[in-house]
Amino acid sequence: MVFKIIVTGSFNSGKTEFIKRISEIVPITTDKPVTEQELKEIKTLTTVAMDFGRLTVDEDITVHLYATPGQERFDFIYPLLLKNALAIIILGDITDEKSIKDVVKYYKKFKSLKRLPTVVALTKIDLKNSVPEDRIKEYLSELPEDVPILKIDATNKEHVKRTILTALQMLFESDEEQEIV
Ligand SMILES: Nc1nc2c(ncn2[C@@H]2O[C@H](COP(=O)(O)OP(=O)(O)OP(=O)(O)O)[C@@H](O)[C@H]2O)c(=O)[nH]1
Ligand SMILES: [Mg+2]
Repeated sequence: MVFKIIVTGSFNSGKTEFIKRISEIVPITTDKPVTEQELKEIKTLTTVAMDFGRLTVDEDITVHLYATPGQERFDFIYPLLLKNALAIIILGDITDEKSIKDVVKYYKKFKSLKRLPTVVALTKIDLKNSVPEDRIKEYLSELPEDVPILKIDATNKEHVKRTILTALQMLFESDEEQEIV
């Protein structure tokens, strides 16, 4: 069975990196030069449509990963990407307060479009300038308790895989609950 999972999160949170790192096919990316001056100072390329990658977990499970663009002017693509999606992974850059706050914004936005099992992963834990833990807790306090919050290095394949397996696990658990009901 193919599981479609969406990877979202703010500009520069590591979505493209996440997919590049895990995909067993050459990932399809749509990165183009950043046009806004203030964002250009952060990095030169940005995703304008989506990234796509594929991961075979075992003989029964294949994951198709789609990452959203990080800039708000591309929001129109979300409903298209969500079609047939089964879970959401929201990334936040642990070194960037706004990116962490945006995790809640993305959570609400996607919940309003479609209710899906959601996992949060804070990226860049390998860097030194993490936002202090108490502030992270405060910024993410609006998330429901059943949303796992992982801390990962998105350039590390094992970390990326662990995040995807957590999303699959949530998905299987939510299916079981529905069967009981
Ligand atoms: N050290 C480190 N670098 C990371 C990590 N995640 C992402 N990066 C780097 O951070 C930069 C931004 O990552 P991208 O994957 O382009 O971010 P994005 O979320 O796709 O950005 P947009 O598509 O513009 O929204 C790149 O240079 C990545 O290599 C991480 O966990 N650790
Ligand atoms: Mg990108």
